[in-house]
Amino acid sequence: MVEQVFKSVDTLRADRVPPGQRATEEWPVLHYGATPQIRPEQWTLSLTGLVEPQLKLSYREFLALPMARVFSDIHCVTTWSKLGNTWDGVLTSTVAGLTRVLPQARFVMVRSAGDYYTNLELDDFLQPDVLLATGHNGKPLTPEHGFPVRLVVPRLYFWKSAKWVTGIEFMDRERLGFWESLGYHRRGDPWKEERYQAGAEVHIRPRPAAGT
Ligand SMILES: Nc1nc2c(c(=O)[nH]1)N[C@H]1C(S)=C(S)[C@@H](COP(=O)(O)O)O[C@H]1N2
Ligand SMILES: [Mo]
Repeated sequence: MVEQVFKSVDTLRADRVPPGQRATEEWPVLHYGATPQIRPEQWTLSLTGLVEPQLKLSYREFLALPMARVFSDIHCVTTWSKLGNTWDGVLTSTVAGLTRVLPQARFVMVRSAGDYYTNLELDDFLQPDVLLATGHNGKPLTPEHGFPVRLVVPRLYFWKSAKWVTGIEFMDRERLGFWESLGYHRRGDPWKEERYQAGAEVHIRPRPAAGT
């Protein structure tokens, strides 16, 4: 049962398409590597690092948490945007509220099955429209879109919305995630076009072979 419904603030803008983006009706599937096939009865969500106590939730425990619904837009850094998505899941603030986040914690690393990980400021992670989603537009997530649980961070580029999430690590210093280490922006605000770290573009282009 959905107990809370939120509209992400960016859906209230007169023009909802950020600079350099164009709206599409499709929902492209985009990720690095193969789609992990996760059996829910084996899935767990770990809260580690600067939390007391550290926790590991089973799928059953996760689904027993209060559910929320969030209405939001998607902005992929590759320039497609998909407006008007309804997500069902558990708010990150609900999950964080199961433990005590220590005052030194200022960043998180979100980890996925299949070695993907992405960094967020704790404040961005805990915004009221951020959730660990199990459903999209009234249907359960499909494996390629992140089943059983994906993060959705409506206000940042979609690479921050990690699919197949298995863990959240709370940290006092910022460490960079998978794409962020390869030159994507550390934060990724689509309204400021924070696509790539200044001067880092060279790392994400194919490089000439040594000696040429
Ligand atoms: N685990 C994982 N999550 C991921 C990625 C990935 O490679 N692995 N790619 C990100 C990127 S770049 C995008 S644009 C979105 C795409 O999500 P979708 O396939 O549901 O559209 O997932 C994000 N989350
Ligand atoms: Mo992306």
